[in-house]
Amino acid sequence: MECGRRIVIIAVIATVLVVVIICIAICTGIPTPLAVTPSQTDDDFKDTFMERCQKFNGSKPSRANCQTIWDKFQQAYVNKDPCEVPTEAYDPVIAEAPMESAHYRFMFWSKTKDVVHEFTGKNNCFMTLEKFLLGSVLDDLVWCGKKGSNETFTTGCPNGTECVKNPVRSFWNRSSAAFAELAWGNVTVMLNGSLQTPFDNESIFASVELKRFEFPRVTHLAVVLVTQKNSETNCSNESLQKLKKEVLDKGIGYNCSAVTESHLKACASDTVKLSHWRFFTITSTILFFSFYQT
Ligand code: CXR
Repeated sequence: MECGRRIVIIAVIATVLVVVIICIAICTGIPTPLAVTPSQTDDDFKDTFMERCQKFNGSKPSRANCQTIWDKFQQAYVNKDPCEVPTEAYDPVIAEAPMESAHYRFMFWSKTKDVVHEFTGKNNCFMTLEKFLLGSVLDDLVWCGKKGSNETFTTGCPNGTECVKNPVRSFWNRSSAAFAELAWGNVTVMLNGSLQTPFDNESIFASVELKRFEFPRVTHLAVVLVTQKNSETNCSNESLQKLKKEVLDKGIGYNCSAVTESHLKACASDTVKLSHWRFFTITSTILFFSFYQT
């Protein structure tokens, strides 16, 4: 009898202990086999958004602005089917964080993001979309909403093959359109010379950005074809001929030059080691040669 009571007491204490441990684990976010791991990391996503927004260009914009930008941004996709977010949903946030045109050279890319960022990262001569506020805040992030929820999800979001009108794709479509509408003068695009079709009709560059280049706002397009040592694709590639025709038909000038990735990387690392003047000379040389090849 005495032994039976002891077992009951031990069982009760053990149960209470397990419940307490599970409660602590759930409250502190430590995963346990019994705790359901939520797929949303709303707070983490918002923290990243706000942190990047605050850090953008030092202290500008103000905290208040970042909060307004966040509010307008998340209104585009929260509580919506993640396959039914149109590009226009981002109009309010684009209006809240407008991009400003200045005296730099606009740089576009398709399937060359890493090399472009390496090349443009340390200098302000070339401007990419990812150097503007929203582009820099959302670069490499994934997000979506869900009907019936006011949260932001970062896992289980649809990608481009699952549905076209997904929140990430629609955002880049919308902001790329704004970026291309801002572009003027001689613009540059870096395309991937390791691919058989460097100019891909389905890409955002082809379907959104190029469509918004208009003469005389945009006067010239310089294609830099980023190649590897053994790349077979060159500037006479069929897809590039289509690009050339589309550009010339608009009355915009065109030229193409193939540059090896290692050459670009060497230039990029030179920006760190060399003076701005020396870097400017190297960059100008690449661009100068690009005007004399087709
Ligand atoms: O030609 P795309 O490249 O489809 O799009 C690239 C162009 C760039 O010029 C840039 O201005 O569109 C803009 N852009 C981004 N800045 C960007 N950042 C991340 C477009 N897409 C961006 N992403 C993600 O990369 C999006 O999820 C998009 C994918 C497109 O990359 P791709 O190399 O095909 O779906």
